[in-house]
Amino acid sequence: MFESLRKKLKIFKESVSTEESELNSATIEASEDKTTPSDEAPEEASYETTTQKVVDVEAIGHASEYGEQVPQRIEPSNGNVSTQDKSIFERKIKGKDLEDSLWDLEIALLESDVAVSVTEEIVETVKEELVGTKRKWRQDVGTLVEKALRDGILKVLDVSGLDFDEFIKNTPKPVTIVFTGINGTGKTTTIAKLAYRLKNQGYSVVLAAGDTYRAGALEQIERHAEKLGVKLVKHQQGADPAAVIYDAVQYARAKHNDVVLADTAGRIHTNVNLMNQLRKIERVIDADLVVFVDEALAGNDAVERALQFNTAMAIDASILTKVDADSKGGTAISIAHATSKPILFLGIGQNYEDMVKFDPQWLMNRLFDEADA
Ligand SMILES: Nc1nc2c(ncn2[C@@H]2O[C@H](COP(=O)(O)OP(=O)(O)O)[C@@H](O)[C@H]2O)c(=O)[nH]1
Ligand SMILES: [Mg+2]
Repeated sequence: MFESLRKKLKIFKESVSTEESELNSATIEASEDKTTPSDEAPEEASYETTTQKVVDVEAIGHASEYGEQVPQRIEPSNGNVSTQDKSIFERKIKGKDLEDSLWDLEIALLESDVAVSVTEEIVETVKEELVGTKRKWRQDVGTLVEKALRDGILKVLDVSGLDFDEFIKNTPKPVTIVFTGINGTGKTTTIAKLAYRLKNQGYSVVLAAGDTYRAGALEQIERHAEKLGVKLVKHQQGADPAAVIYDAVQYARAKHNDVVLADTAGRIHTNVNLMNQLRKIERVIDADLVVFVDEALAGNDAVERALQFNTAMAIDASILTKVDADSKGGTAISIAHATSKPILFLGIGQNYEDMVKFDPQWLMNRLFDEADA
């Protein structure tokens, strides 16, 4: 899960660190060549070197007051300043030093299924944060770069959060949730996983067999309902899905059930009739939540589809499935950013318990924590 993106981010971190440390040792060499200390910076325009000739007690006191680092210098007895004295190097990270690494980062993100516009935004944030940063001699560049990357990714993931459990708890019952998306992405499986989760939390769940289109869809959801021991409201194949979902909501109301999970037929977003069917569901059913389901493997196609579906029936959140089979990891970042809606869960397998709650911090840990490799 996310291995490829994780590796690529690591490579970026290391490449900036290497470049920076090479530049830094060049600075040190340049300074060691000098025979007399000077207040002036070395020849190279890209370095800012602070060389203090003499540090008197007053200066130390003054600098310390402001928390600045004070060079430790011992004045030789003859009054000359020793050439071996250490200077403090404060190097500003320059845009041109990062050019190659940022370009590699851009390619790495694109290769990891992060959409073009999202990639550009991340790279821009990383650049803004790093360029101009004053880095002290020997300060770990990797830490600075990782922070910039985390900030860049978190910024694009910064969509209004929605805690699913809190939402279910606080919404008047029955809570009605409609699932949309194209064929085979895992809608029905996700509904079953959610029913399992909600049931374990003590809620009563009703499933609505809203996929009246695909042969075999009814049997599939019936099997899940039986296995899970939850009520299924169904009509004949070919029936109006809006009517099926409406009935399920009426049933849940009458029986004081907590949650209605409504399946719909997987549809290609270019199929006008099926998309109109979604518009009808939106008119007839006052859903509390519309969840777009797609698979992580779809990469940028998923982003495009999410936007198309959103025009037929406004999406409140997304769920990404088959994350267990996707090593790239960029779809989650792109889809959240493109729709400006949160990702609720990630599907990580075919069993009922194979679903994890998504939160940006969780993703960050996946991408950056060494222990998780
Ligand atoms: N590996 C994996 N397979 C999944 C996941 N979610 C669903 N699937 C599989 O994807 C296939 C299609 O799922 P289904 O729920 O029928 O898709 P639907 O057409 O959108 O309703 C099934 O074989 C599921 O077992 C997941 O998170 N990981
Ligand atoms: Mg289905």
